Amino acid sequence: MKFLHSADWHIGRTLNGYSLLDEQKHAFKKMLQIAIDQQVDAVVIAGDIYDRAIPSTNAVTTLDSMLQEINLKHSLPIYAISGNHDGAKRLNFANEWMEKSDFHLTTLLDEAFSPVKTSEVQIFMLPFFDPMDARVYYQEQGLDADQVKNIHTITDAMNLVLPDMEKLFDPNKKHVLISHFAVSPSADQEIELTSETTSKVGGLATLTAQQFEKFDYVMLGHIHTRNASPAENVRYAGSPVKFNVKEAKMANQGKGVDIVEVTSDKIERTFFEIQPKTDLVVLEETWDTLLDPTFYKTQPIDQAWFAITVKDFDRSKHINVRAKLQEIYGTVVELDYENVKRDDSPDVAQQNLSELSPDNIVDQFFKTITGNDLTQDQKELVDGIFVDLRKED
Ligand SMILES: [Mn+2]
Repeated sequence: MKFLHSADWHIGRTLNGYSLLDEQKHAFKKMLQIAIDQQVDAVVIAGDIYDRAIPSTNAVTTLDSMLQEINLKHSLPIYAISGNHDGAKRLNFANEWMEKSDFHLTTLLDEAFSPVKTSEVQIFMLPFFDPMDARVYYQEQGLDADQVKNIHTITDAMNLVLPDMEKLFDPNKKHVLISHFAVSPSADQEIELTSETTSKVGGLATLTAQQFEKFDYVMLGHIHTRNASPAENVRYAGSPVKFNVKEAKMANQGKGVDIVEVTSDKIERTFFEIQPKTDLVVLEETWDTLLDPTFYKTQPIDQAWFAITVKDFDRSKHINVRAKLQEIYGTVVELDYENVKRDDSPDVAQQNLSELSPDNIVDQFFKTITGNDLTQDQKELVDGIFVDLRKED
């Protein structure tokens, strides 16, 4: 059986207020073409399908048409799970209908114990969940109350969940798992996360590749860098699109998807790179270099998005920095400074912070550092973050 392993689509994601939807549509087209050319039997989406639990209507319609293209137009089965960015319960909709069309969507822990069987493979789908979900599940299963109480970390939970899956193994088939967690090569080896949402990596809170060794192959989502794959058969596909500067800096390893062929006697994996339509280029240079035509003429100006760090910057000497850079480079999605020589602009700290609203503080801080006001998009982004934070309280 041949899979296309993708993950972390994050449909609806923005980069500093810039929509990535066009880039995501472009990557999707390439991905679909790879699936068709390679004649895969299934497309896997290993979590973080959407960027947020309540996606924008634009994100919903975009994803809807993507899934239709795969599953209805090209009759390719889909195996998808929810990630930590998705709203598991909200995504848990219409799956019984969808299964009739070979679209398997698993979003809740209690659905993870019904593997899909094909002629050669048993496919287990384990969506992102937290230790509390495992407590609830095992309480419902009638597990001893003390044992339930002892589920503190995701490792504790997984030490129950994985053996329960293994009990369902059909010895005549290969066992493939689709999941969405941070998994490191071993307990003492930490992985560098580019996924921004996990706070604890390393130590006790981290899952290790060893825990998954009974599976023949594990297709993971969560970490956006495929080089973070913890073992030969425990793999991250990475995100199909560069989502931020950190990921752009690791671009040498490429974004794309894996084609994984699992048969009774072998497992083969091939990586297919997806070239961006509009690349995200990171520049870290001095102001003089950035404005030097011999430098910028070597750059893909007006064809890429730029994330620029101005080194050794003397703020008092320059105004309209962003505007000047945009005039030369086109879209500057991120502007940063290193070793800033500060002028005497008013210090937010001198004001009575308690009198300012949180978004006001951000606004003033931004102005102090960059000399620019927040754009409307940026203001909305900041507002959104504070709204989300209040919800989490
Ligand atoms: Mn993700």
